[in-house]
Amino acid sequence: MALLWLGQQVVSTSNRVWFPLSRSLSCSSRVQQSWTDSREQPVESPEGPVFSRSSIGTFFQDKPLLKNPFLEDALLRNYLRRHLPSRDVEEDLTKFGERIVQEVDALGLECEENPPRLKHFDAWGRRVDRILTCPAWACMKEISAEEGLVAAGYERRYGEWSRVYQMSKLFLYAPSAGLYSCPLAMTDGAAKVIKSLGEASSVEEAFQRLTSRDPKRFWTSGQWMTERKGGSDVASGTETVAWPQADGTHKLQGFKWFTSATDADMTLTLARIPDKDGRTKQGSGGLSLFYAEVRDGQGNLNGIEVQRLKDKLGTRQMPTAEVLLHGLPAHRISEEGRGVASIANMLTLTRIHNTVSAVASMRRMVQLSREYATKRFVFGKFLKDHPLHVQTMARMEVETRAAFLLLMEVCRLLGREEGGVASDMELHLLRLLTTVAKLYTGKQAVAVVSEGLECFGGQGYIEDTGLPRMLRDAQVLSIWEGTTNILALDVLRCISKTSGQVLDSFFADVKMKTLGVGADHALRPAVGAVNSALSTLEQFMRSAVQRPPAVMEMAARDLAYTLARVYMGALLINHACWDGASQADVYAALRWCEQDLCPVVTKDARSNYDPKTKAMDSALVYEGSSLET
Ligand code: UCC
Repeated sequence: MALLWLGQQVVSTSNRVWFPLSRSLSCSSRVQQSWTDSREQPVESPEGPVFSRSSIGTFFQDKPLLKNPFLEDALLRNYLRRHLPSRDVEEDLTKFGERIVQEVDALGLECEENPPRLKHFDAWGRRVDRILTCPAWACMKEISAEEGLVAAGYERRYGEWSRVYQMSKLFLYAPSAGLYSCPLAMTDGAAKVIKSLGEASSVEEAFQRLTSRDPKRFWTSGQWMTERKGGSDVASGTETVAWPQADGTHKLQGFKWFTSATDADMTLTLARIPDKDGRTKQGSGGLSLFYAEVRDGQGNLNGIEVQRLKDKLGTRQMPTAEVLLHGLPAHRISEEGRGVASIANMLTLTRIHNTVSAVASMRRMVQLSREYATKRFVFGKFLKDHPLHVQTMARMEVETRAAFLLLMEVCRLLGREEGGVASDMELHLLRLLTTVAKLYTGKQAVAVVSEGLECFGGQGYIEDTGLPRMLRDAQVLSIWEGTTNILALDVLRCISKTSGQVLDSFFADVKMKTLGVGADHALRPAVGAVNSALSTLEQFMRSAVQRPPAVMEMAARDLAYTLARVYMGALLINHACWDGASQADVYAALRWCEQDLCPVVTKDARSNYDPKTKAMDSALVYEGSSLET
């Protein structure tokens, strides 16, 4: 492997960068240097192909090009034109879109190619547990601060639309971010939790850092919830103990099994406080929420050992570690026993960020696929002229549009909640739709990104196109921050906790969003489909009250999918009714509403939730198995 000197950096010809760059270089100049590659130089002489090339042919397929993702996104631009018509916002997003093309995307690739490493010992045998990340990862932190990717949500420059603005920016950033979107999600979540404690909080300084635009002050946060017993049933899986100290602080002893972005500056985590006999209370009521700084003033880990880094399917750009806590100094920031309820604010934010990443990955895949279709020539014409290929891309586009409008609606509701102007109905919708959006878009992202890989044929399966990474990274979106089934159960939780009020708000809002479509409007079939799904769903939910809870548990996933599809249909119709809407908006709404919008009723009619079904499902799954069931 040849090594090239490029400025102050050593780059191998396989583009792996191993030596740190001078801190005085700007992130953009580093990228230009690190990605200069001799293989990009023209190889043909003015007279035609050089001799050595004739034996391998002269055709080389042009690669898909990333163009300014903001300028290329008609729906995002129209959505903002409709709801947040600010010249500042448009200019900022245009400029940021350009920065993504010119700088961020290459940094993201560099993070993928230089995954983090764990150095356990120094040369003299001392345990150091240093997580080594590439320079591009550090650049991502600087860029995140400079661009206000967390700060924008708290500065509230655009009032109740501030979250829409912030998340639009993250939406452009996420597919190029080399997974820096993950620490930002947790950072935003931690800031939200700390803000909810009030100004006088003992950790106010941390809030200032998490929301800073100054790269030197900016901090990121972790969210350490998962232990060896698992990350779903946090209430019974958490064994970490918080030993009270004389000064009112605590020291944490425990083992956290998945800590993402472990290079963060601080973390929020759950632990149990023992009584004077050293006994802890089990279950949810025994958990409290703690704030901890990961390193001391010298940069050494604070009572933490990093056991190992995880070997993951995707998200390889980001360090995820198993960590042993052996006396991590921590401050309790929730009431005792209110840990889960207190971290729920964080979960709301990380689930919204998850939705941002899911929809953004779909949007990016559609943008690359359609660009490639204009330059890939097969069977006598470009891909863009093959109707079947265009139909496939159109279906991806419909999924992306529906998901995008749901994402933006959740961001709009969050902004209204934080601005103190949300009605009760909007608060209910925020609670319900955050969960629904996360679970549904996580699944859509895997399907759309996978479909998108096919748009590049065999090249979609080749690592150094950068495309397979998108599928690997999409797969995590339905797993972390609550798997699909856990979130489906969360839908039931919030319905029951509000005695059905979240559903009343849902029904009322869907009706409102589809009002005003005239009888002869082209959207009529879509409105008819949504109304019909809504009334069958209402009947199902009325009857559900009389059925055993086990029925609703079996129906939970289909119910959540129904809520997602109906609401997305209503949003597409509503957007297509807007004065500035295009024919494509109307067409997207019609296509979306052709599918089964109410799978929970369809499946119920086919006895999917009958008590005897559980035994049959089990017999089907375990047929021929030696396992006891
Ligand atoms: O941490 C992980 C990886 C970090 C990586 C971060 C990536 C960020 C994304 C990036 C995008 C690019 S993975 C760990 C993932 N684990 C989870 O997400 C947890 C999944 N499990 C659940 O959500 C469960 O449903 C639990 C833990 C919430 C269940 O706990 P409990 O204690 O059994 O549930 P309870 O008793 O029903 O709820 C306790 C309280 C209740 O409030 P009170 O006590 O006032 O009645 C609930 O209403 O918590 C409240 N609560 C909620 N409130 C529960 N869930 C919610 C919610 N979603 N929103 C509001």
